[in-house]
Amino acid sequence: MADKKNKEIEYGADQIQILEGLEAVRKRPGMYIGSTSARGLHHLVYEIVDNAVDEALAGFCTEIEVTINPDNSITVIDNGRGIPVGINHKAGIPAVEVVFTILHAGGKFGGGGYKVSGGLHGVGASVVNALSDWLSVEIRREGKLYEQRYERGHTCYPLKEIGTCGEDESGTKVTFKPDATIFEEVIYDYDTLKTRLRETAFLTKGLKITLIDTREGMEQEITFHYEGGIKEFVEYLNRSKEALYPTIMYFEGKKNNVLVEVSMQHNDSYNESVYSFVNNINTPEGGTHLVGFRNALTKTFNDYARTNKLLKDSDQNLTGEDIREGLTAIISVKIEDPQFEGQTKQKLGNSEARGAVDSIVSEQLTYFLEQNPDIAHTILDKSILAQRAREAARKARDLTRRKTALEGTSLPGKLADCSEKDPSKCEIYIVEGDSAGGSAKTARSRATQAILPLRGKILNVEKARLDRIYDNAEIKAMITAFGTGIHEDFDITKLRYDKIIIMTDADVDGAHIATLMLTFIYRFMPELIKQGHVYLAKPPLYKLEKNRQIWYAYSDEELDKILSEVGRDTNNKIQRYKGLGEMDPDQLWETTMDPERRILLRVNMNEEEESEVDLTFNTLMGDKVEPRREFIERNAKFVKNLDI
Ligand code: 0R9
Repeated sequence: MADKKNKEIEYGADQIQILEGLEAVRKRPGMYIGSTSARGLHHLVYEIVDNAVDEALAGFCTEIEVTINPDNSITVIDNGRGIPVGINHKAGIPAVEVVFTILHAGGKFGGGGYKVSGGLHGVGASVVNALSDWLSVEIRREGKLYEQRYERGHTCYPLKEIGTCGEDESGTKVTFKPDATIFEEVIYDYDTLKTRLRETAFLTKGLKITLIDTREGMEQEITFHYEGGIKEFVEYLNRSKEALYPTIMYFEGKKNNVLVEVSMQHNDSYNESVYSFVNNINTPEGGTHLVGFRNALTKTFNDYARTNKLLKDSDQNLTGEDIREGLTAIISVKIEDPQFEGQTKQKLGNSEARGAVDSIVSEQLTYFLEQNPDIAHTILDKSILAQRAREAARKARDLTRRKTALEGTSLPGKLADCSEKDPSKCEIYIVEGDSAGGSAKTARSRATQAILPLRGKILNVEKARLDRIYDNAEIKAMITAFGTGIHEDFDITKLRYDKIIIMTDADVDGAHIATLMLTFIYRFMPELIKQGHVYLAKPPLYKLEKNRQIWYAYSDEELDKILSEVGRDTNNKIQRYKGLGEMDPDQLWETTMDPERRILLRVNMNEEEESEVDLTFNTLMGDKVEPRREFIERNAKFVKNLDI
């Protein structure tokens, strides 16, 4: 176990157990960091950064710097107190070595306080060490500079004092190189780290976080520093939307030993964008803190509306959903011993968080509404409209349900369904236009492939309320065909097809239609995307014919490759496809629908980045032109093969 480099350290039973602990991490990394894909790889950075953030939350660190080095190793530097270097008596080694070599040591040895570590994979520095080819730590503390290095979790030599530093200088620097034999690929994505670090900076008011990419040709850096904290987070999330009022509400307080911070502002959209965090960890499944927030909101607004006669006695109460229409909010709680529940351990279970958030928000929101009657009225006007639209939508939905009951399975007329009844074997192609729809109906494999042609552009759901959405024929056709229902009625077990495949022309219009469909699915049935049921078909861009032989190319690069293989000469007949309609059914089958030969792109969504996804859809499909133009300018360089 202890290799030659470790011979200077005397290993007792405890240390042997330590190394066995880290071996377990290497044997089953997925158990500790979720996966060994890009997600797990990036998780290593968050683990180390989170330790530095803990030091900031304790009030000792103001700056964190994260560098992607040319070899895809990562350096994280903080200006905190420096990890303690004294011997830990229980383990018989310096505290810093305990942090990096004992599984789950961080919390136990770090003392009390609110720890970022402890969330979904809040596994600590030792797991990063175990999964790294090598890791080195440098500590500046009390005028001295210390260093230690580990390889695949094994200590290379005892902690060394390698120099001095200024008396007023202190901090920790960790550099690690993820083990290429463990991870699928060791290449860091700047944008993924950027999104997460921006979020961390919003959640830790005043903390300055810099990300630097030093890889050749990719050199860039960005600094996040928000004195306004989550208030600025809401401002950022609403930047591509039209705010209903200028103020961003901010409530904070401490109760039952739970530190609560909430910020919120309504916009004129119809979507709710509420994100909750516990000790800076995103809780996409919510939990007690979110329940407390929702209770407080519903109760306080209804009380205000009744007291101020905005609702008649005979009126029904506004529902939470009515009040949260167009709401962007951040709920951030800090709690000493968070309990995470649910299948994915992303849901807060502590009951004291419910009461704390409920009472702090109720009290401060009541006061805010009394002080700001104009804002109160603006929000309630919108909520009352939402209530009416919801009522109209319910009637439309009941009507559809009644029809279904009378007429049996009333699948949309345009749907050419498949004969197979087992959904896991079925797929549905949503096809742009009647003519391509016709070809697809002829081309398909009738047993397992259903075709739903849609005429023209579907409604932009980003700009429509539920009642209009229920009124739209194309959207109704999709809802009925999928079988799952939408919103609170959504039930994935009723999904009639394992794969929902969006097939549009490879041009600007096609891309727009695909985006409209994705917006609809994302807003009303996000689980379909989260669970990997949604795909984009990729039709070929070119057909090359030479001496009666045919090749299809799906990109310019592929066409180039084929041409260099078959020779570039005058016998080549190259056709650039403008749309699906130009292919006959046989060609459509061969190139885009045959499960053996087609290319499908699965649409996926990282739940950890949900607020970014929300923002992207709103930027692309919402009202504001300027953020959309900026988005397009920023991303134009990534666009390929659009026939503009
Ligand atoms: C660059 C990444 N930074 C870190 O990993 C980091 C951990 C850490 C830390 C403390 C201070 N800065 C840190 N940076 C610290 C110091 C003291 C008490 N608690 C924490 C102190 O000076 O008294 N530590 C995190 C865990 C531990 N230190 C230890 F105490 F368990 F060793």
